[in-house]
Amino acid sequence: MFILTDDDRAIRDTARDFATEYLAPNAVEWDQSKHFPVDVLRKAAALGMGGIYVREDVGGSGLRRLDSVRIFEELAKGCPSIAAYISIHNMVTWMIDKFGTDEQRHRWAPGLCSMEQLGSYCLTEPGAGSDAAALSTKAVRDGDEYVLTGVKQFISGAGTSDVYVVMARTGEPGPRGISAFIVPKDTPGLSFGANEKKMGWNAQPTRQVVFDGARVPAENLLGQEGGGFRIAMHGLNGGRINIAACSVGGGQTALDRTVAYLAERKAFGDRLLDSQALQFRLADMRTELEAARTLLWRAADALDEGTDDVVELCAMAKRFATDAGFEVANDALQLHGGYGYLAEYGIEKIVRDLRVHQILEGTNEIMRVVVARSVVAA
Ligand code: FAD
Ligand code: 2MC
Repeated sequence: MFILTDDDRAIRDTARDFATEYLAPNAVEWDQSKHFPVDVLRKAAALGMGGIYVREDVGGSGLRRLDSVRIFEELAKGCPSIAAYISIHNMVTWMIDKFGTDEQRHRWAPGLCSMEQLGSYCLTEPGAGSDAAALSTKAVRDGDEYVLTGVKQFISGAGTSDVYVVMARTGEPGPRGISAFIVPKDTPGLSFGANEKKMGWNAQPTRQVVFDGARVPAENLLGQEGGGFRIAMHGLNGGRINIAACSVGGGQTALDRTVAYLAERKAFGDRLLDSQALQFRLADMRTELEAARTLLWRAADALDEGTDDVVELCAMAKRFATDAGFEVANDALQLHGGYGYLAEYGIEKIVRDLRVHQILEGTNEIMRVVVARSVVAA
């Protein structure tokens, strides 16, 4: 797992080359102009990154989670915000491939894999974030349709995405009363809030998704009635390690740029890179990222193998790697002095982008809740 084969390297290098050519040169500009580069997303999909661990018969790449975390690290070296959106899109596409009927798979997955259609994941609500099983968006069966009413909060890609996987209540309170639905953008009764003004992740939109008696055919139910929370959580196991990989990628770029900067910058008659105090900082930054990467690969391997400890391993990796990536990026800003604070150096943008990885896809407190449950139960 830790020694890359030629095939592993080829997959990783494809993502690296793509990020170098299409993401890195534009990342600061997209952040400032709040541009969501859908054309560039489709170029990534043409290289197989729209359905990385989706089966090949519906247009997916059929790769492993281990490949996926390496791909997302590379993409995030170019732009964490775009890499993270692609990660969410992959989560949605995989949920349909994994839990959909053959008919649903063939209807929705090919367009998602090519990113001709973009996907969004709708779990969070204004009154239910960490406590996701308390969600209140309703889906009521009416003949051969379901009628959805409620509001989803903070939905990445919303307004641009074509396909929304929505968790809504069809039954009892709690996780077992929740079902998942595939809702196309053109559904009457579906609308979107304003694009939120955010600290980071500016190269992708975040909006409310509002359902006001939105009707979808009953055939758009994903999985069984009452099985939606489980589907949502299974999606998030992979989502969490992919977001964590985006933190490692962002942190690694920040570190690499810091080494280059300290080699150029002189103070007190020497290069700053010659200061042992600063070298020790760099050594710690490198160590934190390598530890995060190692845990991520371990969690990805567990997901590939379906081991019993996969939920807590994904949570541990998400918590550890998103904290490590943010701390490294923040240290990199410090070591750039005042220039780190300027937009044109691209470091403050990485700090802003990585900050939210400690909050979304399950806050790092919730990751501790998940890990703690496994510790106490052991
Ligand atoms: P709350 O749940 O209200 O938590 C507030 C604080 O209390 C947090 O620090 C939390 O960790 C802490 N807390 C809560 N419960 C506990 C506990 N039991 N023990 C200890 N601490 C606790 N959601 C989607 O469904 N789809 C998306 O595409 C999406 N994209 C997002 C994009 C952005 C930019 C942002 C900011 C959020 C996005 N989210 C999305 C929502 C995100 O997942 C939630 O913000 C997150 O899960 C936390 O929920 P909350 O904001 O309601 O915070
Ligand atoms: N993988 C698989 N199954 C899981 C799971 C996981 N990670 N987590 C829970 N489940 C199952 C669990 O086994 C149980 O199954 P069963 O009914 O068969 O016993 C069921 O789901 C209910 O689980 P719990 O009893 O643990 O439910 P609880 O209400 O206590 O909450 C908690 C669990 C806190 C872990 C969950 O609510 C959670 O993960 N909250 C965080 C929400 C979150 O991550 N939101 C992210 C939104 S997406 C986003 O931010 C994006 C940017 C896309």
